[in-house]
Amino acid sequence: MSHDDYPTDRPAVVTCGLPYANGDLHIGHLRGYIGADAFNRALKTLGQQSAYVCGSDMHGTPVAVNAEEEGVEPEAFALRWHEQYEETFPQFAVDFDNYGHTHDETNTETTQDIVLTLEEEGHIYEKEIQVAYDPDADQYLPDRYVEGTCPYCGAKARGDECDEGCQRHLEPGEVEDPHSSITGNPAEYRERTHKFFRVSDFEAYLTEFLDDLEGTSNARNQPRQWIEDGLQDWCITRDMDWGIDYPGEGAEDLVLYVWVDAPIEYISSTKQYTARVGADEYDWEDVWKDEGEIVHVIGRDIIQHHTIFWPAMLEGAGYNAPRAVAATGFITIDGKGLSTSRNRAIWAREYLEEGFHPDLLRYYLTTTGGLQQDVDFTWTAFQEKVNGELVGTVGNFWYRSLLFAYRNYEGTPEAEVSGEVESRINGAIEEVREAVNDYSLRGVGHAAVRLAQFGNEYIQRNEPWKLTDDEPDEAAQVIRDCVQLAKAVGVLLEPIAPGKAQALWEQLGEEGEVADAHLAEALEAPPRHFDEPGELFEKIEDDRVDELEEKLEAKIEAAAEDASETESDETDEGEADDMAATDDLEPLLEDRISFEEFQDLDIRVGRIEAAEGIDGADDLARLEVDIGFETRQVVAGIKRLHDLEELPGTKCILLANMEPAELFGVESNGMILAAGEQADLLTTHGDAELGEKVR
Ligand code: B3M
Ligand code: ZN
Repeated sequence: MSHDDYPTDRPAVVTCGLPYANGDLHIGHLRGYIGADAFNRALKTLGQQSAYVCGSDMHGTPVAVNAEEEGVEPEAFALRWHEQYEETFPQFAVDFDNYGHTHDETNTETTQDIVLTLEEEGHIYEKEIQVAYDPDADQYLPDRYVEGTCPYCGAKARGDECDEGCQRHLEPGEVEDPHSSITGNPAEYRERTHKFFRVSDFEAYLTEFLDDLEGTSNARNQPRQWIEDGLQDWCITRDMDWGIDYPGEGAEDLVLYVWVDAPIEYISSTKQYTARVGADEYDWEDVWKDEGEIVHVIGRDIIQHHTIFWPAMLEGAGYNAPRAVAATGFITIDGKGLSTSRNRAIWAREYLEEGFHPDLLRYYLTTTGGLQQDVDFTWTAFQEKVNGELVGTVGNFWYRSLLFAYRNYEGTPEAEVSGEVESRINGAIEEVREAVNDYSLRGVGHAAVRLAQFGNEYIQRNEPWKLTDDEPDEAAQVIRDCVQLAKAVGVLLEPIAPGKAQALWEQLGEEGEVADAHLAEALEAPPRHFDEPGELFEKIEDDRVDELEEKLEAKIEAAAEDASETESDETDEGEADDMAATDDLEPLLEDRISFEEFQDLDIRVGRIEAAEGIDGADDLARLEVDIGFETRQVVAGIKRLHDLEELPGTKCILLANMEPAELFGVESNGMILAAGEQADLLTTHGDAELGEKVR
């Protein structure tokens, strides 16, 4: 690992948290896989050698419990999902260099080898512990077989994770008030001997490791607290049949805890890639044993596994350390937590069946928020983003440039690119390079879209259609510039929208794959001739969005009805209602910010002076807000939630240093603050004056 800027002269590996092979993939999964794929592609455009590897997570109770419910063996069950994932990922252009699974021979061998090394190095010891047991089911209750209360935050928790609360890993025996998830019985305890990994050996190492770690701030900061609280040793064996057998002495009837063999699949999958392409092309040992760049993209619920247990295992077994851990936020749907059991989800298959191009979702998921922010998905927001940025800015620029070039010059006019355009493209290349080094996919997408925006302004400003007759050289110059800009936008956008970028590449008459192009290609001339272009993006109409929203609501209602039918048989309704109420609130963020960070927000008291709907946007209103010093124009998603005529005169709270954005052609210069789904507008309790700072 190094801290040199990308591209470095060592190979990189990009990984994404392995999906448990236990159910359909949805938009929450896709965010991670698409994000990591885009990052890997972006690294390659910088000229960084990089491989993207992953695999299905076949073991553990997440798979065993679901297989049991279906009455099938876990292996057959997991393999079925594994095969489905192998088919689904390419449909979203998630292009793994190797996609394996944790139950294959490579991973079994690599895992057993690493565990034996840790044992030889003295990092593993045996201890007798009390293990939960269900006498009626006559079985031990590891992990998801037991449910109870988190001892740290009081949320409802599973045996090994506080999945609805503080997201901590829980050790066997830690969960309070444990009940069997098979029969609902209170768990009994039995004494068993288990193997423990002495994580506390690595306290000093991990502290230094975190000082160096790159990626998102949640992944770099949260673990410090856990270290300060004192590192607990980690039970790495389970009383189960399904899993990788413990390789050492004295634990013949135990399997390894799923979180031991799962991350090791990152290594195994890289080994399989090397076995396929040859070590001359890509050597897994350069990455994992030497000093290559290891980048993990994960969900923010598994930070502890990737910043404490995993680097300690790697260090203990003599492997290289990860350079970066980028932990993504969650996805909410219409402002509420994604819930598979409530069918409040957009399933991968469902999205494709609606006929939308995968690049639209890729763009939405990678550029809507920063990597670590939660991203809300609504079909309306999807439409606005697609129509505004992809159709209106990128597609429009590509089509008008190429069509003009084709009609007047049958391709790229013979002229040199102007200095102005060359330096604008160089600027965009630099933005991409910086964004990649900041692990910001949004930055990559924005660099490309802003370049297209520049292109549109450039055509508008130079009006080539007025020049073709009288100033043919000038006209050719402008169009030459536009064709170059169009190509550059394609090269820059490829990591995020590879299918559309490739289509543009072909329209330009370029050979091969835009995915193989480095950023410098953005400045190389496209072929002299190309054919008549077509439009690459299509507007999403309002009635289509209405239909999609209705479908989503209907399926959530249907799931709620199904649930209430079964719940009224099984539980009392009060309990079900309580659960619904807390489930609907977004979980509290564990990640704290400093007072200095808070002070970066310039929040002011304002008064709405005018409010009107924005044509063509169902949800958006244009507001004029007086903040004492000046009156700001702000776009807010409140058109359907408030009576706009009533708003003038209302005091509001405005985030004044929000970066300006353009929505439906209207500039928004600040953000008014509102609570919840109904956008309840924040105001002041007393008579604070306009312009006063909220602190
Ligand atoms: N299979 C899924 C999760 O907890 C789990 C990830 C393993 S990554 C090594 O998100
Ligand atoms: Zn908790």
